[in-house]
Parts: sequence; C-alpha cells; structure tokens
Amino acid sequence: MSQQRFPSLSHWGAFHAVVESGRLLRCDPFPGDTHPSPILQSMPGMVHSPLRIQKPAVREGWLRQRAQSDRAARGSERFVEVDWDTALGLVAEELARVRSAHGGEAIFGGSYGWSSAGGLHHARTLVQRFLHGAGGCVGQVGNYSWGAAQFLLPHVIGTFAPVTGRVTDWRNVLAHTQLFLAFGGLPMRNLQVTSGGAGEHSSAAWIAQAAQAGIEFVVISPTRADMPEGVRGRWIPIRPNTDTALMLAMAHTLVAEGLHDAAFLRTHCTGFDAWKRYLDGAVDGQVKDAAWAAKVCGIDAATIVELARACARQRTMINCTWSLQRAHHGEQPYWASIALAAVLGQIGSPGGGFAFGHGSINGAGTPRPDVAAPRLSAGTNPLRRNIPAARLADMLLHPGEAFEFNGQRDTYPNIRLVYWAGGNPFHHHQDLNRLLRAWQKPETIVVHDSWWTPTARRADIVLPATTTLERDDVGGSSRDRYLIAMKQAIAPVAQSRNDFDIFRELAARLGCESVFTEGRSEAAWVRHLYAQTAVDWERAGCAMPSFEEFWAREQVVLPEPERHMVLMEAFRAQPEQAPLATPSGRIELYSQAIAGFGYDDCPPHPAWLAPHEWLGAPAARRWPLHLISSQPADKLHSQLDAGTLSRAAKVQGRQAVRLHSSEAQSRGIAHGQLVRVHNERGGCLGGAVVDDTVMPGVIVMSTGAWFDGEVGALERHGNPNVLTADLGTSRLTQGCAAMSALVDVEPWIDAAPEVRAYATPVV
Ligand SMILES: Nc1nc2c(c(=O)[nH]1)N[C@H]1C(S)=C(S)[C@@H](COP(=O)(O)OP(=O)(O)OC[C@H]3O[C@@H](n4cnc5c(=O)[nH]c(N)nc54)[C@H](O)[C@@H]3O)O[C@H]1N2
Ligand SMILES: Nc1nc2c(c(=O)[nH]1)N[C@H]1C(S)=C(S)[C@@H](COP(=O)(O)OP(=O)(O)OC[C@H]3O[C@@H](n4cnc5c(=O)[nH]c(N)nc54)[C@H](O)[C@@H]3O)O[C@H]1N2
Ligand SMILES: [Mo]
Repeated sequence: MSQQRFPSLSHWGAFHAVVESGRLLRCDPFPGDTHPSPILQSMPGMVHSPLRIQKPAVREGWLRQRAQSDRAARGSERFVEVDWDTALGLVAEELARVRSAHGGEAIFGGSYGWSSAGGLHHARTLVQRFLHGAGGCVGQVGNYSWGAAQFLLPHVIGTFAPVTGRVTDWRNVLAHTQLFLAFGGLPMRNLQVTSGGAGEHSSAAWIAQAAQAGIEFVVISPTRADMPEGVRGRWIPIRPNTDTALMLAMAHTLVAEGLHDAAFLRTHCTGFDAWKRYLDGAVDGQVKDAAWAAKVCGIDAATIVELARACARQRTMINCTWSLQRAHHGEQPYWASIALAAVLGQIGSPGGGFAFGHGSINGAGTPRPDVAAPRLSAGTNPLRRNIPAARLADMLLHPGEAFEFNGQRDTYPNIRLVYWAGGNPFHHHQDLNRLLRAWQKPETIVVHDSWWTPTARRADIVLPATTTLERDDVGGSSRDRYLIAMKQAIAPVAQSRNDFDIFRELAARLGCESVFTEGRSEAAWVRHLYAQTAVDWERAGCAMPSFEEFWAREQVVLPEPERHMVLMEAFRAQPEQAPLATPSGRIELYSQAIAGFGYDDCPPHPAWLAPHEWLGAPAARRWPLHLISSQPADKLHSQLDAGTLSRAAKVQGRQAVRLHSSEAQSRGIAHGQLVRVHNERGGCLGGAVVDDTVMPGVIVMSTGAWFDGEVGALERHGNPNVLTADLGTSRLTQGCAAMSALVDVEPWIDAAPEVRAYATPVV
C-alpha cells in the first residue's frame, strides 16, 4: 500500500499526517518549522488508542434512573454502550426537561478547555453555539491561563491585549534590548504550544537569535531550568510567589537613588505619589526597601540594589510569564512589573518597557499584523449569565450564594445539567477532592471527548468525538502567521462523530437546527471561515488565493509588517492625543476604580500581600515545600498523557516530582523512588527526580497525569491538582491560584497501587 500525506495542524504545531491503509503512521513536521515539537510523536498511538471512546455510552445507574440516579457512583460505575439514536434522544430529552423545569440557568455550558486546533471543529465553541441557540446557558468568563491579568490590566493600562502576546515584537527586542529581565524565565518547553496551532515555532527561533545577539538575560525563577540554553545570562532563584516584593524594592531603590524617570511618571502615569507613600512606608509603617524584600523573597539586598541599577543603566525589557499571576494575589506582580517599568521610564520606547507571555506560549511578540485567525462564532448567550472561569466548584457547591467579581456582585446559579466538550475539569481545576464533591451536585453530566479521560469517566452520558485527523477544517492562531488547510486523513475511528454533527442533530431534535448551522454544511463552513479570514488578511496586505488554490497549496502565510511593533509607542509619543483606555487616560499606579471596590485582597496600587500559602507563612512549618505545578514538557495539559512521549517521562508509571538533593536527603528519598506528596487537601503518588536545578524549599510537578483517585483517597498517578487550593486570586479578578500551595513529601514504602487512569469503564 502506498502512503498518503495530509496537511494538518495541532496546538503543538503544523504537520503532515502520513497514512497507510487507513491508519496514521506518523506526523512529519512542516518543512518550514525550524523547531518542531516532539509532542507530535505521541499522536499516532493516541489516535488509534484502546482508550478511544468507541460508541455512545451511558452510566448504568443513570440509564436506569436518569436524574434520580446515585450521583456518588460517578467514576466507579460502569457504562453501557447504546446506539447513536438512543444517546441523542436521551441528551435531547434531558436538555428539554431541565430547561422547561428550571430554565437555562440550570444548564452549565461554560465547558472550559483547549479543545483542538481548527476554526470550525473547536469543541468548546460548538457546545456554546449549540446551547446559546437552544435558549442559553450559564457560561464562564476569563480563563485559567491569565484570568487575573485579563481583569486587572484594563484598570491599569486600559487593555489586556499585551497578555495575549501583543507586545513589542522580537525584531525590535533584538535591535534594541540590552537586558531582558525574565520573571518566571523562558521555559522552552512551553514554547512548543500555541492555542489554535503554529505553522512555525517562532519563539524558539527568536530566542536562538537573541542568544547570538548577546542580549543579557536575567532569569528570576525557583528553577534554573527556566533559563533557555545558549543565552548569556544569570539565574537568580526566588522564593515562589514573592516577585512583587522584589519589584517593589527595585522601584524603591530607583527612586531613593534618583534613578527614576520623574518626567515619565508625571506625564504618563497617575497615582505615583500615592504609590510612593506606600513604598516609603507611610501606609503600613514598612519601608519597601531591598533589606525588607530580601527577607521576603530570599534574594540578598545587594543583589536587589544591583539589579535595579542595571535596569536603569540600559535598555531593559521586563517580562512576566503567566505563571506569576496564576497565584493567590496574582494581580500584584503584574501591576508591580508595570509600575517598575514606569519608574524606569522606558515604556513605549524601542526594546524597553514591559511584556507578558514570553516563555509561556509560542508566538508572543511574533511580528504579525493584528488580524484574527479563523474561528466559528459561539453566538451570544441570551441569558448573559456567567461565572469567573475558575469558580466552577464554588458554583456547584453553593447555589444561590453571592460572589464578588471586578466590582460586581452576583449569585451562583443552581446547576442541574453540566455539558462539557473540549475540556477536562479533572485536569484543570484545583483541589480535585473538592471538585469530586461538587461533581455530585448536578443531576446529569454530558461529555463529548475522543478518549476515556477522567472527566468522561465521571459523566453520565458520553458521546465519542472524532479527532482533527478525522475531519476537514481550516486552522490558525492569532499569534502565528500561517493559515493551514487541515485535511481529513483517516475515517472516523469506531463510531465517533464530529462534534459539529452531534450538535447539529441535537439542534434538529430541539427545533433549532438552522440557528446552529445557518444552513451550512461542514464543507460550506470551512469555505465560509476561509472567506471571512481572507477579507481581514487581504486588508493586512496578504494576497489571498481562492479557496481551491489554498486547499491545494495547504497554507497561506501573512507577511511580516514593515514597521516594528513597540508596545505603547503612540502613547509614549503623544500621551494627550493617544491616551490609554483607563479612566485617567494614563498608566494607573493608583486606581480610583479599584479603590471604589473596597477589596482588602486587591488594594488600589501594587502592594505586597502575603499569599495564603507560601514559604513565609506559619503553615510552612508543617508543610515546608512550595509546590510549582507547571505545564508539562511532553504533552499539552492532559492531552496525549497516554502517548509514548509522556509515558516515557514517567517514573514508575507516575508523574515526576523534582526536588533538590538536600530536600531528598533530609527525607531519605532516593532518585527514582516513589514518593507521597501531601497536604491538608489531599495526597498523590509521584516518582522522585533529584534535580539541583530546583531551589531548596520547592518541588516541581508538571500537570497532566490523568487523575486517578476517589474522594479523599490517595491519588495514584501524580496529579498535582489534588494538592492545589481552589481559591480565587482576589475578589477583583477571581483567577485560578494554582501556584500557591504548600506540601510535604515522604518516601512511599508500601506496595505501589496500580495506576487505573487508563482503564476503560465500559461493560
Ligand atoms: N495545578 C495547575 N492546574 C492547572 C494549570 C497549572 O498551571 N497548574 N494550568 C491551567 C491552565 S493555564 C489551563 S489552560 C488548563 C487546561 O485545561 P484543559 O484545557 O481542560 O486541558 P486539556 O487537557 O487540553 O483538555 C482538553 C480536552 O479536550 C479533549 N478534546 C480535544 N479535541 C477534542 C475534540 O475535537 N472534541 C472533543 N469533544 N474533545 C476534544 C481532549 O481529549 C481533552 O480531554 O489547566 C489549568 N490547570
Ligand atoms: N509543552 C507545553 N507547553 C504549554 C502548555 C502545555 O500544557 N505543555 N500549556 C500552555 C498553556 S495553556 C499556558 S496557559 C502556558 C502557561 O505558561 P506559564 O503559566 O508561564 O507556565 P508554567 O509552566 O506554569 O510556569 C512557567 C515558569 O514559571 C516559574 N514560576 C512558577 N511560580 C513562580 C513564581 O512565583 N515566581 C517566579 N519568578 N517564577 C515562577 C516556574 O518555574 C515555571 O517553569 O503554557 C502553554 N505552553
Ligand atoms: Mo492555559
């Protein structure tokens, strides 16, 4: 049999699917991609995995008793396979029942999750479009990635666009930046991925050029592994969640030594005087000088002073990874980094100022016209009812209770039916033991996925979805220059169907098919999304071929704009004529709006607020290690966890737990040994990796191991979210605070329990 090649796209890069006899053999990276991701290797095994959901399946108890079933049996009870007609009938009836008895406020369709690449077959968008067209649902606003930044930055700089990657572009950085101060570092592993997919891994290529150009990198992070290879640089270890103290002390030093840009602070900022009073100790009696910060963040005072002076001496770009704000009080380091950049006065000048997201995602700062990638519209939710994304368990556990969010007060709805497609809450949510309890509240849970994920196993009705390789689509990302033809490479595996078709049929049963499809078939939608994108891209100077030609050529590439993008360039040049969209039109170092909310957990200026758990807290005597649960190198979140690359990195079949040799020695832990990581919220097993790139007092466990536990029991596979705390960053932004968790580790000497995360629950 001859091999065939089909272009396709994943969040971890563009590739050609190589197919023989209807099976995916391998994924060859696109030829133009200089830094392709090895994650591609895991795809063939996963696409044809025994973990694929073969047929629609219904939990035994739910099939018998529907909404009266024993909800505590979710996750342990078996599933019964049914035919599509039966399954769709059950889902449509249940949706209609809940809607007529309790209204759309009882249906949760937030369905947070990354889904897969492709503008049409984006599962989360599809479930929302379907539920919006069927009368509405409760949705989620914000995200787990940069939820704190999304709702803070508009108060400070009038927009959250910079956190999405619209920052001073890399050409400009290469030409002008002398010092790149990287809070959270530049972990190369994260640059494999961009939401929507990447035709090229541009960030890795730019960092390689920055290394050649001799830019100096200073990486502030709990692990030296966040320093990219080859760059001229220095690692300064920092106690997790204390970056704000360091930034405040740097700003204090600059002002005390007269190295601040008084003119910029006067003409482009508001509130400097109020903030300065805080720095000087007039507010709380504590001067925020280097000696004070040293005690908080563990970096000696001389280093702090020297770093502040180095920033003032040269053109400095200050970047924060997203991880800094995925922590309790995560607003503060972001606000403080902008304030520090304002004190330096380089904002809006070539190669200077602040940035976010370098080191978090591929494509931040890629020179690219600001035009959208193809994406089906989710329509509008007629109910306009939302919760902040990460308040999921609070909502399920506390219907009717009030919550605060960005100056508003609202109450949690009473959810009877949860519909999830394209996300894995038993991956992404914090304190999974708490989520397990919350998950027992709804009467019915419907999930579409391609695999028996931990969330699918804990649903009532499970519908098998195709993967990207089983359907046509057109894909791209707003951080990447490529538009990619995604061609169906293999037939749908087993009885799986496209999410689009599942929702179309459900919409037909509920009498709203034409709202969902607008009269277009899958093929017509792919063409339509291409045509929509073409209009925007033409305007940005890209010659767009006809759809047929695009499909034959497999890609279109946006040209790099001639002008460098410099963040806030126009505002710097003419602050009166090009004001920011803040109330004052300037950078707000003190926000009257936030002051008006009166939140004690988010004061009106950048401030040091101790997180609820950190190494300086009294609780650190009992739980002396700070847990960093970072993104996995060998997969995307929980996607492809059962793939070859991910499995190869496990230690005795569990997630690696990285810790310094001194911490291992004092606990009698040997490299490669099983350990139990635990705190008040729960415990999990992991495999010890003794690693002196991690500073003492810290352990690093990547996320992504498929959750393998029951309420209150030891999690067997190494999912750090049994340890993290489920609390909002603050009442202002209600983001996810996964990074603020204390734990301890001990050797596991008992027999190792079997990992059951990859068993299928079908009768
Ligand atoms: N402790 C801790 N927790 C974290 C984080 C952290 O740093 N630390 N990070 C957080 C962040 S930033 C994020 S973004 C979240 C990520 O959380 P999620 O986005 O929920 O994680 P994924 O594993 O990407 O889940 C996507 C799911 O969609 C399914 N899927 C893929 N394609 C399709 C399709 O075509 N159709 C259907 N129906 N399903 C499909 C996949 O199989 C998978 O189950 O995790 C968050 N959780
Ligand atoms: N391979 C791969 N890449 C990914 C993803 C993936 O799942 N796999 N997920 C993508 C997604 S959805 C997102 S949102 C981004 C997330 O991007 P980030 O949130 O930036 O990623 P993390 O890996 O959580 O953290 C980056 C680094 O921050 C450091 N860090 C943690 N806490 C602190 C702190 O308090 N202070 C300082 N100074 N440093 C700290 C850690 O050492 C870590 O290596 O990654 C994206 N990239
Ligand atoms: Mo994310």
